Amino acid sequence: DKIVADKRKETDLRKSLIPVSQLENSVLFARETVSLGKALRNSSTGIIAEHKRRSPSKSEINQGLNVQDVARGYENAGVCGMSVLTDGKYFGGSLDDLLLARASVRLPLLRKEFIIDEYQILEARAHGADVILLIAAILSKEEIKTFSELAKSLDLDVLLEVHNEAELQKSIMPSLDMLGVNNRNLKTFEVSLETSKSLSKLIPDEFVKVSESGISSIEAIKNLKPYGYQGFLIGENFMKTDNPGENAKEFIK
Ligand code: IGP
Repeated sequence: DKIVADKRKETDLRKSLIPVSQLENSVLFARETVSLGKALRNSSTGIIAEHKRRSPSKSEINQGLNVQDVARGYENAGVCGMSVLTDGKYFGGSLDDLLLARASVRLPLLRKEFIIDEYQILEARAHGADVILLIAAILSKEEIKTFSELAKSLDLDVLLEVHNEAELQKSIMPSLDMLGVNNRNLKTFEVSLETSKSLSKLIPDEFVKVSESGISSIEAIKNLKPYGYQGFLIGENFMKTDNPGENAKEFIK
């Protein structure tokens, strides 16, 4: 689809301008990563808080905040990890956002991106990420395998995102750490927490289960926990206020 085609062009351009050797020689490439999977297993709250300025489904969410303030706010609130959107065209993010978040907090950081090329995984590592997202809907089984194995070799955790049973069945493999169920249908933008509930029983126990999108209350989290979810990825609900960290605190106490 369109997003993937745009991403392919963008990535080819970046590749031609910044060689892999430059990414590999960056200071952050040598940094020791922090595992989000482990943090979620050891947490009773499991909040992964997202930095998200806008989205195709909602357009404007919050353009006026500073990513470093948001990151510190989330860390002070006691979240388990932070997700940073790095897509510019559809979400208004950038790799600089990831870099600035890295400079501000010790939290495990997820590069939230449409990954379609190994180069983006090296970029993630070079900009301070601890985790990458792989989206089953846009990747073949072979790609999921190659990308997740590359990530593991770089000490990155892998969160694999699915939205239905077919995506889940093709994706289960040992090189993944976390299985994320996206409650938002990426084609229709419809959100239903039932997606997390119905797919949960198909996810093997060795993977940390993460429920993504459309979570706007503590009630919702309470409802999802009995289905085995240990991670809850929340963006808009935190970002729509002027103090996302304060909002996140409500979900942690
Ligand atoms: C956060 P929400 O509804 O809390 O803002 O959702 C996150 O799950 C969502 O941003 C997301 C996403 C994605 C964005 C999930 N998977 C893939 C871009 C690409």
